[in-house]
Amino acid sequence: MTETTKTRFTPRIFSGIQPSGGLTLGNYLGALKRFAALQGGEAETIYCLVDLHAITVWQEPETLRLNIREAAAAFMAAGVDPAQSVLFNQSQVSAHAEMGWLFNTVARVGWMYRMTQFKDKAGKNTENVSLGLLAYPALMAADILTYQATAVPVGEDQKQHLELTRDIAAKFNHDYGVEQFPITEPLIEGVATRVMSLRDGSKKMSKSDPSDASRINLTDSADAIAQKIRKARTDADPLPGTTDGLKDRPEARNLVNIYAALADQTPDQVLSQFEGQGFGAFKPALADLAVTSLEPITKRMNDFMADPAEIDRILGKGAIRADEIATPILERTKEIMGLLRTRP
Ligand code: AQP
Repeated sequence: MTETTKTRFTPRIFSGIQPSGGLTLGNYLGALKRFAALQGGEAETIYCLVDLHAITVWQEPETLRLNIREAAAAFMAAGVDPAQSVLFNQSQVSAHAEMGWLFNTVARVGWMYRMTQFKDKAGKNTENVSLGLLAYPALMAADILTYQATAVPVGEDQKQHLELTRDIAAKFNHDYGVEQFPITEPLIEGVATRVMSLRDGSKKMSKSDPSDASRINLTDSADAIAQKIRKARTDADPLPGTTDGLKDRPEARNLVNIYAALADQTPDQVLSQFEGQGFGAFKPALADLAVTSLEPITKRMNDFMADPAEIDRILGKGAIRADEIATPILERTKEIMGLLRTRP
């Protein structure tokens, strides 16, 4: 963290997840588990369901509404406590969209075209995707900087967007000669910062992958989890004694990392336990561990989902609290930019 960021800004953690489908084991290990663990420290924690990001690709309105509630249930089931953290959905706090617009005028078009996620999602279709998909990282910068967040826990795939957030903050501060925004620190920690697809060790596990067998959903039954792990792509070699032996074995490395993250162990500790064993032995052990770890979460999610009105109340209350933090920062930003403020 830069010295100015450390001394000038209140420690504050922000992160979000798109409610663009059911959440996966990747979202849990790379994000949710970390979100819960960061509560109760010196930094205030603010967690958001980024529904404005989700609509950068088509979402069926009824499904989106359900996915927002289900994602909120997943956050809480994974240990995000609305009494300790601010929990809300992005579209209920208009400061995000407003700050996003201000940052559209700071960020450069070339920066956006360079984003790997845009290239992956747009593919060859760059002229026909929504303008929002291209501008996505400026809105993400707004999500973070509207709270002057000093740190953002994310998975490895979001590193490039975080760098862009830092570039936007630095350019704004430089252009206007102020220290309005911190240079936010990415917190990419643990062994599961990039959980890979169960079908292809070179692709990340993703909620929008067309193949359901590629991922473990937080709503999967014990049988489905066991079956997906049993069918996960692997090689025929036995497990090595240390992680050096996993270098050219992405699928094997992925399963070992998942085991380690679920067991709160290092991959080397896992390998010392399974050295010399094949996947015939390792996969059932991993399936048991995944089921034991995820079953209570799925059960708590279902309990929360049984009372959608309570979820709505929690998100509404969170949005009011988020708004209280965001609005003064947004107003000050507009003032700095010369946008006249005269409302009584
Ligand atoms: N496979 C993953 N391993 C580790 N972390 C992951 N995250 C996502 N996938 C993995 C982390 O989860 C947080 C929320 O991500 P997101 O839902 O906002 O968007 P995403 O990264 O694009 O995730 P998906 O599942 O791939 O969504 P879709 O398919 O809708 O694009 C982030 O912190 C991310 O790093």
